[in-house]
Amino acid sequence: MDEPKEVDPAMSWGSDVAAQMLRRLDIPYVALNPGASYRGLHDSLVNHLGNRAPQMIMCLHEEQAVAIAHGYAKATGRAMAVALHSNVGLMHGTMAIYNAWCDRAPMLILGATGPVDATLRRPWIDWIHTSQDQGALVRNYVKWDDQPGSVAAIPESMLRAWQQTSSAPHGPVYVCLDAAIQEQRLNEEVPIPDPGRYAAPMASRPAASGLREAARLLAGAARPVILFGRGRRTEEAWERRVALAERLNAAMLSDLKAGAMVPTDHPLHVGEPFNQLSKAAKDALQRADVVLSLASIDLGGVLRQAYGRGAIPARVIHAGDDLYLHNGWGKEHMELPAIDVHLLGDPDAAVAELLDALPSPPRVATSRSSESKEHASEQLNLHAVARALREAVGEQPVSFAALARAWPVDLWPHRHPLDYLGKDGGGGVGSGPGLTIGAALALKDSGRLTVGVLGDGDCLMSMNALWTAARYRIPALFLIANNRSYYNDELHQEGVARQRGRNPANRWIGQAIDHPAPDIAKLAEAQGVAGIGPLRQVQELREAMRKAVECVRSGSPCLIDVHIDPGHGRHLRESMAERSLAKQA
Ligand SMILES: Cc1ncc(C[n+]2csc(CCOP(=O)(O)OP(=O)(O)O)c2C)c(N)n1
Ligand SMILES: [Mg+2]
Repeated sequence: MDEPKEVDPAMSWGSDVAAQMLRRLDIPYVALNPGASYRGLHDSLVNHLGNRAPQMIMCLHEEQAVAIAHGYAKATGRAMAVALHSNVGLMHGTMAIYNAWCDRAPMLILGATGPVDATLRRPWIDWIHTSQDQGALVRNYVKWDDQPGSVAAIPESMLRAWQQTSSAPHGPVYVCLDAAIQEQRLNEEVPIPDPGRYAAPMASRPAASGLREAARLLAGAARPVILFGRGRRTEEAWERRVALAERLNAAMLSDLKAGAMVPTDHPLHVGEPFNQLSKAAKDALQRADVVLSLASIDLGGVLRQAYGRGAIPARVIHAGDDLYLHNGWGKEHMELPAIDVHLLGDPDAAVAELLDALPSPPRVATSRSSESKEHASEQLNLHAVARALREAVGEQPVSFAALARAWPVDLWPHRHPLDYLGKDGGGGVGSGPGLTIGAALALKDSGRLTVGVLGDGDCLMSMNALWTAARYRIPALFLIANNRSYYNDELHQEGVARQRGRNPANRWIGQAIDHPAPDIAKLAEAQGVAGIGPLRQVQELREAMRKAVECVRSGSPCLIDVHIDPGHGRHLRESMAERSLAKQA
């Protein structure tokens, strides 16, 4: 697709070097929205590389370009590239970069600035699109950034960026290319080193003494609990996690933020993956004598929910390397947890080492818990959506790239590391469409069906991401859990009103996305994505889902707008508002 004519294979311009680096780093795609600050690079991608390896993925907004790269990274564990125009394109991309940063997702962001040499700037436009220290816009939430000062400096800069983003703990990196340097004619050859010699180092294994101590504690534990946070999405790592839990007969708790790390219907698994701890999860933790956290995203917060502000009776082991990224600007390091044995390094390596160190054979025989609890319902809610999707997809594996709140994981257990890719990282609403498209791009030849279950607010914020899915025939299924509201925040308003003795019935004002309810299926259709809905009757689901799955299987994206009951699965007692108000009271 989009093959240019008469490609010039000679490396003759500064930006050809940057483009060649992308190819040699084996980066398949560059998501972008164009801009003159990188017109040099754009030309190199088209007229020097022929828009192949990497291929451009054009987006209608920079936030979508970044979110697509983020979704791709979630599905593959690998970075793809993004190109962002000068300061303004970077500003548009910032929220999505923040999401990727909090999610510890790898990503190579190429930026550009107007000429640093003022004598080369065109009047007006190059002046407003040049900033002193452009990387400062994102430095607090990228892992590394650079602005090479010459063409010859580009290979090293990009190699280091790649090495940084590809080594654990991951995070986005930003390389800003001076427009004047991109547009310099080369008068001598610029050597490009072999990227193989600058590869990311292997993830570090935790120290042996810590592992011995952890194994000793776990071997003596009567009621251990394992908290599964971030980890590799490989079947091997998955099997080892399960084997460790089985060997220890440990209660397993999964985190919705991290995505599928262990089977959620395993007999040792406690309840559904959590956003906030369920009663059963709290009980398991309160009974625990040893807690093993495998890269938990918010260990401090989990311990706080289980034990309050009091002492933590359980011994706590934590494996992970997130500590290396904490810079103090963001507080995504979360509450500082009490840790008795800190296994600094790769959590999956810790699992492998602990398995080697712990006595076998397994202490329990395990069998899958019974099939999902089907409870038919006549209401149009996410249970009905899940059942209709199951019927339409049959045995084909599904990857959920996003899950709106109240999706019934009990009806759809996670049984493979790619079954669910976790949350957006930074809680920046508007990420869902891009994450879904990025994951679908990565998984399009995998035999999996990629699905994003998105809130209406999330979807509407980034509706124009769908054009990219239509343009490149990226087979994603968007299911819109449309409650015609920023419902999460309605609950906050209700909670505040109650706290103040005011009228909670006014909670919808400034929150409802209704009168008119945007026609999301039409918004999809308008961009070339098949749009079905709005569905208002449960009876309409079955046929709609059959058509949608057929469409996606044929290689095209499809969206179903489902008008669900606003209150479905969300009650004030679950909400943040209630919890924080309860604390104040
Ligand atoms: C960029 C951004 N703007 C606003 C918010 C605040 N916010 C958090 S959840 C939410 C509601 C999202 O609505 P929707 O996707 O429809 O989900 P619902 O709560 O209705 O299930 C909002 C506005 C945010 N987190 N991020
Ligand atoms: Mg909503």
